[in-house]
Amino acid sequence: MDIKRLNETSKFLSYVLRHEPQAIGLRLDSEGWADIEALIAGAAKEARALDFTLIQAVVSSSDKKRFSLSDDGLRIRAVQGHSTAGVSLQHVEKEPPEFLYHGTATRFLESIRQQGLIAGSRHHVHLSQDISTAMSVGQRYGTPVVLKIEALQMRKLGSKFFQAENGVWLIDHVPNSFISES
Ligand code: HQG
Repeated sequence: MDIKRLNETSKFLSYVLRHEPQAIGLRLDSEGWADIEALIAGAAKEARALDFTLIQAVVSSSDKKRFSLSDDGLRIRAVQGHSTAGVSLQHVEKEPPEFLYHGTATRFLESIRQQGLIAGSRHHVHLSQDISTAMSVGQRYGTPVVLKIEALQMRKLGSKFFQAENGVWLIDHVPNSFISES
């Protein structure tokens, strides 16, 4: 399958399954699931041709495993990264490793020092287990910098950490006192 078409479709699916389902008249349930037939029909109205084969190819080729299909193959959801209201995935609460990492851009550092890491428009702050993933996440917004988070210590003091199906760690907020700039 054509890589360009897979990438474009992946971006479109991220947009409607995480942020703007209403843009194509799609309904997500509280766990983020969308009916694939309705997704295909909604996309067609916006002149975007999707079919089951293409959707399955995007799900299985996603480098970050961004999407999952229901067991019956009839529904699809994004596994994390949502901003849309009405969706609240029941992520698994889990003990994190001693350190987790967050990639950001240097231009955000001053504000992060003041407010800590905040979720912004998404439902959670996203953290990763390895430095290289964090670095590539930070690169999306400018000169990257990787922040090291004292995750286990935060949890011992009462913070809740969740892990999405694709391994991304999620938390509501990281106060600056648990962040070091490596
Ligand atoms: C920054 C991608 C100023 C934060 C990635 C980030 C990820 C602050 C930006 C997923 C701040 C939000 C999410 C503060 C945080 N002041 N800036 N107090 N606190 N920020 O895109 O974590 O490819 O919403 O550092 O792999 O960059 O889409 O979050 O730079 O897992 O599947 O505000 O998106 O996955 O940006 O990325 P985002 P993110 P996908």
